[in-house]
Amino acid sequence: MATKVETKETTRLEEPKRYKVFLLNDDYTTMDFVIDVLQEVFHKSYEEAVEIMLTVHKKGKGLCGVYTYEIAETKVDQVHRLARAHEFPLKATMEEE
Ligand code: TYC
Repeated sequence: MATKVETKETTRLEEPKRYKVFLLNDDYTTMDFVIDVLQEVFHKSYEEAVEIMLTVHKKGKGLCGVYTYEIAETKVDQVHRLARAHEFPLKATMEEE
């Protein structure tokens, strides 16, 4: 009878790293535009968007969401494209969690 070899699965897939996306304050971007960006790019409700915008306005930066690398990069890019199209200096950054 053939010997049955049992192998135990020991390798586990690493969880993908996650990245926080922040909006940064500036003196020129309108509050309404930031609220629109938070709703459109980050899928926030109007109330959440107002709260995040006010945090950025008062504290200099505010967390918009946590994503995998490619999604975070895309969100940052979308913010910069929208801002440029409307001639606002609004900036977004990402940081590893
Ligand atoms: N500080 C801006 C103003 O007073 C508003 C603002 C909020 C700008 C958040 C950028 O990420 C930002 N019009």
